[in-house]
Amino acid sequence: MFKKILIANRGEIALRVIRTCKEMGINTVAVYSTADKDSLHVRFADEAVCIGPHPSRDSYLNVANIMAAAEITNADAIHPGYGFLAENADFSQLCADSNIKFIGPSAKMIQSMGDKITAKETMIKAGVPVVPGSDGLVPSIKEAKKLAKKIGYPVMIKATAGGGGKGMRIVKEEAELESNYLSAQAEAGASFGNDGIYIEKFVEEPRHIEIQIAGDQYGNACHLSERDCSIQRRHQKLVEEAPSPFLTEELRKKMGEAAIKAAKAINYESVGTVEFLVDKHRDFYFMEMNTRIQVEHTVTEEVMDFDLIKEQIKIAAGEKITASEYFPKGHAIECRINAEDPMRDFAPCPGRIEYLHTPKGLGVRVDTHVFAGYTVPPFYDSMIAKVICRAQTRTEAIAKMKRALEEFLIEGIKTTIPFHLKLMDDKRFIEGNFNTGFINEFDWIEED
Ligand code: MV4
Repeated sequence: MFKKILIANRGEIALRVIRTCKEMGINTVAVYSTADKDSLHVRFADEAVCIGPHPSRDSYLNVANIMAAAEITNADAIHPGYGFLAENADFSQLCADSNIKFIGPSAKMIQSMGDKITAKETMIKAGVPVVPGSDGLVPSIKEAKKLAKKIGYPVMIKATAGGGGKGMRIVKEEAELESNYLSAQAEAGASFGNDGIYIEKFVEEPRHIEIQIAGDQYGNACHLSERDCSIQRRHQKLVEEAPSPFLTEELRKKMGEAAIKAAKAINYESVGTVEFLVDKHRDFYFMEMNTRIQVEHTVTEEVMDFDLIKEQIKIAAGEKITASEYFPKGHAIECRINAEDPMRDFAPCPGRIEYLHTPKGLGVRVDTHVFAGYTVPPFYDSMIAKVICRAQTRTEAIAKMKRALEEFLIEGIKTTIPFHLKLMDDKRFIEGNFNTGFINEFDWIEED
């Protein structure tokens, strides 16, 4: 087992990793930007190294400084958390070349899932269902028109280097194809330095349901059931839950098996997530694979009663997976609390937290790095806490979440708590009758 892990991240996930390391008897090294010098991850780690000023590219993305911090502290592994360097293949490779274990997949695995066309081809070969579409890149508008006619409108134009909605366009009819092809291509080129485009049938009103998986260095892979992440706004998840209110036992089994096939197809090592689109007929299609621990891993931890960070560290240290022995129980819901003003189109709301009381009690978990007197810096992601409620049934989990959100007191900054409170009272949410378009239709601002 590792003796010392450097955590190349900040905020709640840095704290989350430090907690498990302590429980495993592993020493920890925090790295921090000058803006984060008073953060809890700095305080709770055994050692801390400043890696640069507040812009991410100068600190949390500054590979040279992070590697130097690992070397001077003699860390034998690096945990990347999520975001920042978590899915950077070059960084994974550099760790391997420097004899420091990257707690995550190899560069090759990250690359094979980072390029969406390669990922899709791998899934087709493995027998995982994908959305019908082009056979690889679509190099010209002429080709695109021919294909779209064959697939049938509406179609979706996607960037092979994409993800998270960038370089993505819905095309309803042929007259709209040329302009959308060109703008998607330009956006992809500017964002990713790769303007490769492909085409798929547009799946209408899909659910976003993802399967948590784990694979070890010996070719074993298992899944830890699903999370429903359909409640999103502009490709940012707001609420996640497990189990999905939409899945039948039969579909759960099929999607779980497909996710294991996906993991085994690339000999996946570490924990990861296979994302699917599920349409109204309950047909499901591979969308993307996330080769990192995700924000919402906590939902799975609660229904499985299982430490995913511990499993991830054990896998990296060469142990066999143990996750396959665990089964979901009850229901868990997570609300992401962001320092944003939901009344002003979710505008970021950094600033000093003057007063804080976090909810507590049976089945309530709050993962957060903030405290009374903490100043939320304007430079980073606006998520300041995750509230996860676990109960025997979905109805009880919703009731518990309402109670917990009412108990959550933050003064000094605006947060998304009022939004979540309204959502927990919404008829469609309570019925489990929603898809990825739900938030656009959800009229939550109170009229006087
Ligand atoms: C789709 C789709 C419909 N049809 N692909 C959004 C992000 C990127 N990872 C893929 N996305 C989508 N791909 C086809 N063929 C709809 C989306 C989509 C979406 C997916 C999951 C969650 C929220 C979403 C919001 C808008 C669009």
